[in-house]
Amino acid sequence: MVKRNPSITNITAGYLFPEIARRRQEYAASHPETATAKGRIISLGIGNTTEPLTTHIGAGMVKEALMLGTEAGYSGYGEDMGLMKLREEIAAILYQGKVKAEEVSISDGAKCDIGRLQLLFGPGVDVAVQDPSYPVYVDGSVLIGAAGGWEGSGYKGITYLPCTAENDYFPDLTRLPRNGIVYFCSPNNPTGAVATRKQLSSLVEAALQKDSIIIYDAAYAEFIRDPALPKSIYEIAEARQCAIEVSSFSKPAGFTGVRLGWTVVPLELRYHSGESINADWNRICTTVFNGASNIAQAGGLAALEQDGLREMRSLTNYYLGNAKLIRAALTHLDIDCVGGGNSPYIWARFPGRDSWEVFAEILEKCQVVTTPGVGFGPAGQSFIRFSAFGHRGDVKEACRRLERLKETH
Ligand code: PGU
Repeated sequence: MVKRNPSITNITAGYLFPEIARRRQEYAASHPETATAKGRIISLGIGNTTEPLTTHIGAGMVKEALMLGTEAGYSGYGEDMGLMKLREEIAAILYQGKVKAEEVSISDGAKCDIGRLQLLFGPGVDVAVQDPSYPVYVDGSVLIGAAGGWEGSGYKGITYLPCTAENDYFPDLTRLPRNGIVYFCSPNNPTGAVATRKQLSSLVEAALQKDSIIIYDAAYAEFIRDPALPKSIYEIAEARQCAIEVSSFSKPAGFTGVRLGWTVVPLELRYHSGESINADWNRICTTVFNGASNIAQAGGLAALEQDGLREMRSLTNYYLGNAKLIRAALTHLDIDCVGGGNSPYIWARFPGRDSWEVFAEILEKCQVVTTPGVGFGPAGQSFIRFSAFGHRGDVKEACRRLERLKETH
């Protein structure tokens, strides 16, 4: 028989979020009261949007769908790297011209692009990640063979860069790999920490010194409210020589199910050997991806019109309002927490406890699903991530139920 890809063998556990869903189901199956309105489980676990599509953005997609039903408006496969009009609008509106339309490619979401980007560098590449961070950076790297298996609390080929309260959630840059890849997510999932301009400048400088490439994940950029904080790595001019940026309409426009994102690969970005990374990115995308849905892209265009931008602002404000409530509830319980001000996640500390154990306790006592911090890396042990994606009523009810933690905490 065919041999299993050894890189798959290296992945030790299932992906974080299906594992959480499995534990939720297991709990629900043995607790019939969860089927009642009063006992129902509320999810503050996976960061999945809950509010309906907004009027203008939704109408943009409806219009496109109807057009597809006409001879004049029908379109099949689209332009290779996405609708040029959308690439232009992203470059002009979201990057104020700091990147060129040809450098923006349209995708079916940031996660999918992260997976495809990993093909650029292949097995054997040294990888560094913020610890904690979105698990796809590590798991995806292991899948392409970039990490040589599990060792102690992490994979051999991955450098975990702790980002904790002690270092202001910003890593020790002297540990960046040479000729490697550094994943950097800001606002960070799960801590909610946003790198300052000064911190990003030092990251870019360190990457240039080490001839490494930063894969910058800006999926939560639209949640930044502090005007002093950078929304893109390209706010640091030199980043054009060392950084790729992935981003998404998932969270700001409620497109987690619609699926639309983008990636910026600057034209001047080169491998050690001098070849263009942008050219290879085009080669990969045209080979293993056939473009984002035309209906989703119409939604993206609508999102970048004045009405759409206003709608995204109010949608992100809504989730930030939830974050404020969750943070207040945790603070009231004397639970140490950060995040939520410029991001939809709150990172709460339960000293000396095991993350999965706290996850189970919150599920059992409050019927609230959360995400165990250790799922984001070894430095996440003893932490819980609370997601602010939820209906306001559910979030309020979850906050009330969290009071039940008082007895033991
Ligand atoms: N990047 C970051 C940092 C994310 O947190 C997420 C979603 C994505 C990318 C995915 O974006 P798409 O454009 O929708 O592909 N993180 C969520 C959902 C879980 C998951 O597996 O993607 C979370 O709860 O962390």
